[in-house]
Amino acid sequence: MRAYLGLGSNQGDRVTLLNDALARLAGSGRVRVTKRSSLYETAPVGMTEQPGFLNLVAEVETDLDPQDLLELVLVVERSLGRVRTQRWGPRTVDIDILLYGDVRVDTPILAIPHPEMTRRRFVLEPLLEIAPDAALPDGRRLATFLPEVRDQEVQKVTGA
Ligand code: GSY
Repeated sequence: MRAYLGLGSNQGDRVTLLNDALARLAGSGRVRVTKRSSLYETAPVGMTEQPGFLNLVAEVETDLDPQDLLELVLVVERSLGRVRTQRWGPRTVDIDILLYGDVRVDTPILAIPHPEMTRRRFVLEPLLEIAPDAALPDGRRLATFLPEVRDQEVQKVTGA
C-alpha cells in the first residue's frame, strides 16, 4: 500500500534526526521510502512557545497494515529519544501517518486520514510538493485546503 508520513523535529540535531527516522523506517524491511519532500522550516502550531520545527513528508510503500505501521512508527520515535510528555510540546521526532491509500481508520489510538492534516500548512506544503494530486478518501483534493492555511509560517529549506 502507498502511504504518506509527516515527520517533524524541534529538538536536537533536527536534520540528522529526520534522516535517521527515515533510515530506521526503511531498515525495518517493511517500508520503502519512494519519495521525500524538501525540508521545511516551520513555525510551531498548537503550543506556540516552543522552538521552530523542521518538517518533511515521505511517500512510502509498505506491506504493513495501518495498526502495524503505527507500531513501527512508535518504535522508531522511541528509538530516537521521543518521550511523549506534553501533548503539543517539543519532540525529537514526531511521525504522523497522514494517508494510507484510500483507507479510513478511526480507533481510539489511530485516525487516518490524519484529522489535522488539512489545517496544517507544515503538512500540506511538503505533501503537495511530492504528490500534487493527493486527495482525501472522499475525493477532495488537498490543494484546495492550502489557501486557508496561508497565514502559517512555512519556509522551504534550500541547499540542505
Ligand atoms: O504533529 C506534529 C507535531 N507538531 C508540529 C510540527 O511538526 N510542526 C509544526 N510547525 N508545529 C507542530 N505542532 C505540533 S504538535
